[in-house]
Amino acid sequence: MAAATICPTSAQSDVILRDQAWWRSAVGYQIYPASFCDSNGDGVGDIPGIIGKLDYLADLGVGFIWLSPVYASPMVDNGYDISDYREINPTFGAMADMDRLIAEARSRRIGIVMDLVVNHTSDQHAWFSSARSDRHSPYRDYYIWREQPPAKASAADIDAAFGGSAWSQDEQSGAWYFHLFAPQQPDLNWDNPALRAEIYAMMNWWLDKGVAGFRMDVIDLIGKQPEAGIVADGPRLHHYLREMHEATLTGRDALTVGETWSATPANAPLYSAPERHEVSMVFQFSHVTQFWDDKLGKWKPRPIDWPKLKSTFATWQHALHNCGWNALFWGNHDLPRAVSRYGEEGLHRVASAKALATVLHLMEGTPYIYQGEEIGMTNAGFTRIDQYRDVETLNFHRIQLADGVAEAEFLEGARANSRDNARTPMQWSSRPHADFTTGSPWIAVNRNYTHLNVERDRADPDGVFQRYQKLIALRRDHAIIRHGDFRLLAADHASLFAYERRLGAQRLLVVANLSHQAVMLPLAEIGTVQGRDLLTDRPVSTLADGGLGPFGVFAILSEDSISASG
Ligand code: TEU
Repeated sequence: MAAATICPTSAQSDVILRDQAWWRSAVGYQIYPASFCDSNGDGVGDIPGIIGKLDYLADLGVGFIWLSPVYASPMVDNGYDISDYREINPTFGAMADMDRLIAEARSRRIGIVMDLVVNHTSDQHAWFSSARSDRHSPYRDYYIWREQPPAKASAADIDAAFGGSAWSQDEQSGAWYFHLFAPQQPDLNWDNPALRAEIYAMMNWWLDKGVAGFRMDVIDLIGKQPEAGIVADGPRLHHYLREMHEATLTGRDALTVGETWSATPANAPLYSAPERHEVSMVFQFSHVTQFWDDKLGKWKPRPIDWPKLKSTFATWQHALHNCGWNALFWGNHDLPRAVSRYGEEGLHRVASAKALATVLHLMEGTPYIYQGEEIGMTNAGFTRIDQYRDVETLNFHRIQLADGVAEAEFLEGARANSRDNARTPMQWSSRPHADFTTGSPWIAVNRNYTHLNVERDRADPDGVFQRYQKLIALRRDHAIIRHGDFRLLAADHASLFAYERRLGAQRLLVVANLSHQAVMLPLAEIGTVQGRDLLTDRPVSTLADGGLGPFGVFAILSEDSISASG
């Protein structure tokens, strides 16, 4: 279905939602619990550690925390393999800690958004144990089975995301089960209504505890039909999402964000148009995957092409304006660090982190900050395979070397794009282990913690933290940031990211130079540069030399509506 068939009807409900939905003015903060703050010295972050940092997050100004999984798990995929949805992994704490986190966060007006991983469970989940031990178990049909492995190149012959076939033989029952990720992460069978009811009951249980919503892991995969070779965006996907909404979210003021690698500007409104009652918004990844290699994918990233990247953002801004809602992000626990991928780790680290934050946060949508991004943390810088912990990285290391890829070449790709780049511990101070733990960290702390840490950045009035704090406050205070129209300017410029937002007589002009070189502003394309710079709170009447320095950025608010067309 094309986006155009959805938008006109949604415009009205969108207007109503604008000033009601709390998540349209809030900024989210993602916590990867293992790497955030360790309170008991076992080298792994935990829930009490997070509670101890709530004042820090309140000071930053975030409205909600997306908490990566803290449920019971054998941790094959760091918690994305859940063995009990209603228990907390003891490494992270107890349920009492979780309840305290929800309450303590709420008292600071911060919601807790749980990670909902329901495409698959762990193979240690009681459902799977029962399913594999007994073909007549009521849980057998919670999973996806076939008697034979699929014939090579047949429709069902599907690859798993972490390498190898998506079908593995279960030695207990002799049959083959389906898993889109590791073999220890068997896929759930969403075609089974009993399974769906069980998931909805679990979601309600968490919502009744007071969580603010869910981030839905790979939710675009739940409508899969493996026998037909259909994985993402299956025919019953939206039916399931509407049913889920009806069973769990009706009458609640919750935020839901679907992780949807397959979402396109054309189908994204199906998920997030308010009157469809599916999810609040989706994470889409076209700005990420467009720079992956056709063959080697993320392991051979291409350099960023700014005109392409800008045009992708613009397409998404237009596709969901009055028609759905965008989730805005540079990074997460699966992606490289924003400043390393899109900015500059060296001389211009701070300036580039601030420029990237600014262009992202002043678009329409709900911005997400991945832990450490608010101080400009960088990629891990690992040079040896034994430094990595991530199942995907370790699997592909094995697979690609067996395929003849040179180790140095693989390590170069991993250094750019391994998921562990974002998983090194949060750098709180220059004290040992960056004050993340008093023990021995489960994954190495980035060596740059001695000068790159929270304590130091926050002491700098021109630091990265201060800019994020400012951007969060600006979104809250300015309707034009929340829902003004968007127009990309100087679209073909190789390094300037420039756009305007408009609401009534107001115009917000955002311009960032994302390069090492000073550039002249193409005034004919961007129009009048006059007004008040929201970032500095100073009036701007002329720009020195009409130029913008390396990674310079401004955001000028004016009432001038005439200069718009330049
Ligand atoms: O990620 C989905 C996913 O597809 C990524 O793992 C992706 O394959 C990879 O990063 C790109 O190379 C979600 C979670 O965010 C991720 O951490 C989990 O491992 C995965 O689902 C399985 O639950």
